[in-house]
Amino acid sequence: MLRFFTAGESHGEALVSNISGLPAGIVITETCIDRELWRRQQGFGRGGRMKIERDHARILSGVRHGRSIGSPIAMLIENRDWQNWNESLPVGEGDPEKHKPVKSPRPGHADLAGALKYNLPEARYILERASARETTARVAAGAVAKQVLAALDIEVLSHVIQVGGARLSRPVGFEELRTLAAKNEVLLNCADEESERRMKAEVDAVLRNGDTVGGVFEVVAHNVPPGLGTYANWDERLDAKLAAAVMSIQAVKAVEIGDGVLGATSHGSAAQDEIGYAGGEDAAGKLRSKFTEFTRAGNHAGGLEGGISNGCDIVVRGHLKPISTLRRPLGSIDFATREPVKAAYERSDVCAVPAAGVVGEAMVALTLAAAALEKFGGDSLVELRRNYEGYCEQLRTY
Ligand code: EPS
Repeated sequence: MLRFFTAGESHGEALVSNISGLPAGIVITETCIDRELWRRQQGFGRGGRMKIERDHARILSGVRHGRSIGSPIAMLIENRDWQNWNESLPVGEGDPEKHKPVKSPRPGHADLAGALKYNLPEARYILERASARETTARVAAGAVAKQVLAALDIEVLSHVIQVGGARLSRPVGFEELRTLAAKNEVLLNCADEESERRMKAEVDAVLRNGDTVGGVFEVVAHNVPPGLGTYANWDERLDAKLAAAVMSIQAVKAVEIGDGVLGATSHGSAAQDEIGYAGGEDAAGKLRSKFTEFTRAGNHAGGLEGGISNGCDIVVRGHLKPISTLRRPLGSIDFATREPVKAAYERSDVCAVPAAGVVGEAMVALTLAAAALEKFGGDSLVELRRNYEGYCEQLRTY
């Protein structure tokens, strides 16, 4: 069973990522993990912290001679910023005078609910773990999951389709997502230049006003075979697992699969993807996965029907609220005096949608890798591939 955990706080010494349940023989390098960590750090609208960090995953266990060995993979990502915080957030008792309390909770952040829950007098320890800095460790685990998926020819990529009121103006194909992911300069991770310019203007406007802006990222998983997940029980549905995985990303407040939102206002005749059969013929204008001769007229379903992958690209969207740390803070209450004050301000991002998209890729990759390993099993790459190819043959001869 594929499982992963993260540990670490935003201004602690390091983040830790632990992933287990992988077959032996998967190619895993620090370079390919670091590339994903770099992508997460990019994006127009990121805050000062990203100028400090150069995220690097040091693999401590589970990989030898460049391949997984079947044991848990532990990774350590140091926080460069720790050197500025080791006196105020020591593991030992330290000097209480050096502590930096967060005196007034930010509306929208975990500050108040967390302080009440953990019975703490202020919110420092709350934001330390609730911070999206933790997503670095998720992306490291996701990079490992992507390598498992690569062994099954599955790719997972993302792009930004909305920032504030600026929306992507045209459809974008998977090849364009590959080009985006290969870029060495990331602005808003949008494939269309004109749309990206409008998105950038949204970020510029809020930056000037001391405000923040949210948006929508779209994760696309390509070459997923039909048959992952099942409707048999509610908690085995792949759409439900993907929704939970993406919803768990900091600041995500809504998740959409395919044209889910539009579907709610459409009629049944317009919202489904009609089925055809190519039978060896060229299925021009029809969606056709590499797994079967069945074709679809479109992909409103986002690659999922009945909680099962259907062979079309899986499309999952994460809707991000604007980040809750504002340079022009909203009203709050002082934890100590209970007097009205402005919410605390700490250095933050103005827009984190491109970064969240990379985190979305990681969460989708982890969910799909778990589903694929559940279906195909195998303790080695050879066994996994054999099981996968046997299933592909079954689909071909269906
Ligand atoms: C983040 C690191 C954090 C924040 C941001 C994401 O670093 P710091 O708090 O030192 O600036 O920039 O987290 C938030 C916006 C948040 O509200 O928690 C990162 O590595 O992505």
